Amino acid sequence: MAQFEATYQKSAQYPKPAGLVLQYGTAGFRTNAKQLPHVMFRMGLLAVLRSLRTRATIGVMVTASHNPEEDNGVKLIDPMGEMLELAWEGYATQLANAEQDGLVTALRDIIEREAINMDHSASVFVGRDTRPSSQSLSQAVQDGVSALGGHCQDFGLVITPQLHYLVCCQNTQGRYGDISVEGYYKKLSEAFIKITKNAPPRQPLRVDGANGIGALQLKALEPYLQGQLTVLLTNDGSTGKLNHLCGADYVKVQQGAPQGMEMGLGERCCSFDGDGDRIVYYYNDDKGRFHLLDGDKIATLISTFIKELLTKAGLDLQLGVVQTAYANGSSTHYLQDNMKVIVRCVKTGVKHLHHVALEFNVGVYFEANGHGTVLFSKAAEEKIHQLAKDASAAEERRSAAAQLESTINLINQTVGDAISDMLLIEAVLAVKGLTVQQWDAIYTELPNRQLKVKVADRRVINTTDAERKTTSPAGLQEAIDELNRKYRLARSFVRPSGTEDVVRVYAEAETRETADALAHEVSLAVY
Ligand code: NG1
Ligand code: ZN
Repeated sequence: MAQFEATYQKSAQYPKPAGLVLQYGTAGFRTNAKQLPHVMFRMGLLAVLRSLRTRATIGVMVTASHNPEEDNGVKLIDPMGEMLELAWEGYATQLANAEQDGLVTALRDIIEREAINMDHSASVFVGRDTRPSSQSLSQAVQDGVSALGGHCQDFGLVITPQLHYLVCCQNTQGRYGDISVEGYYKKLSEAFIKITKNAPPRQPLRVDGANGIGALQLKALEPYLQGQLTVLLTNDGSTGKLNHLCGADYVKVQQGAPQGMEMGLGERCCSFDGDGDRIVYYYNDDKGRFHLLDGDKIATLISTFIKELLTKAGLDLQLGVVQTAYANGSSTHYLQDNMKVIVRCVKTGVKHLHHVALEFNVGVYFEANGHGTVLFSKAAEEKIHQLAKDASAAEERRSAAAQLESTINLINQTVGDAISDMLLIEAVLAVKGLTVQQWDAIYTELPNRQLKVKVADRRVINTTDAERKTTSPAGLQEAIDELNRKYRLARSFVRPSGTEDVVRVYAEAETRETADALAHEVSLAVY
């Protein structure tokens, strides 16, 4: 077929370094940008095949999120804005690792296995972050799409969740929102204004944009908020380097403020990550002590708000919260025992959380690192819409349903979204009249520590029970159990990272000292 000849010819522009092996992991491909041109071209090819297979538009986002600026990466987005289907991650790996001469064979293999009809037309949306390498890598994706005869639309600089939103809008013929970045601004800002219209004015919010695309997009969105929220932006990318000493990941791991952030006592501050899909909040108390409000605190705030609205509306819808092993023990305890909601623990990686959140009428999911969102089932949305327009229902019930409707519109249900999450948190704080300190006081976090351990081969560590226990190497879990028994309220676990060549250690305990000691001792047990 002519396409294959053209593809083979074009692929010579993006030669694969011989012997290089990469894997499509939890966050797609991610490594030094220099190693990626051929991967990008090939992901353009794969996106065409995925589009033909699903008969829908597929997204390709060029970003390495919170990684250093020198890195880059790529993720594919499925038709409803969800992450790429698991089986196709395998194809992605296969295609990326095929040697030059085996490329067409690898393509034919996928086409055959998936019974893809190459006569239809394919459509791919492409977006990228602000890394210096992103533009040429995005071009490589687009060249891959064109080589196989697909149609490509380049949305340029967007946060990852905006591309998820755009793909979902396109494949639902605009039912999810207008198929444009402006449509995204309008949808979110209108919902935000509706929820907060009767709330008293608030102090401005300080935002650390990680010197990335989130900063640019927030600047563009702010005028749409019509003064209902004032944002003071630092690390907006005009001088600093992407993710360097700033951003959500830095703040979460360091448990300290990012560089450049001037924090007045008690002021609300938040940080985005490099591609705008994660957010954490923080403030300094009156003793100048730093307090972090991470994904667990965010999940608690949002689920409390939604649960109260559901109760006011008299809607019997089941709300569940999905967490990972990294969720602070106090948050799990609070959600289960005080809020009486169902809590599920799953493996690290957003797709696992998303998947389980779909089982509930309303599924709230957050990783402790600040990546998360809320999913409403179709039936739940339907009930909420019905009630909001039911003139015979009591005013209090109807207005709660109207608030829920706006909440649904404010949330990016396709994936975790720093801007959408930020607006939702700001709306909840405004409506409930909560300061950041009051929000923080909902429960007290157990002191915790994360460490990274370099080992010869991290794959020797295997885990079970949503990664909370190891099954190999022999004796490791027994050693960890023993260490956990040494300290009060202690819990710790280890797991191989899916995105870095390290083993991660997590420990929590009653005091800062014991949490640190436990993390250290567990990391020694890993060697
Ligand atoms: P790994 O490297 O597998 O721990 C990290 C984060 C995940 C997730 C992915 C994707 C932690 C402990 N892990 O995964 O939560 O966000 O990156 O970016 O934060
Ligand atoms: Zn990210």
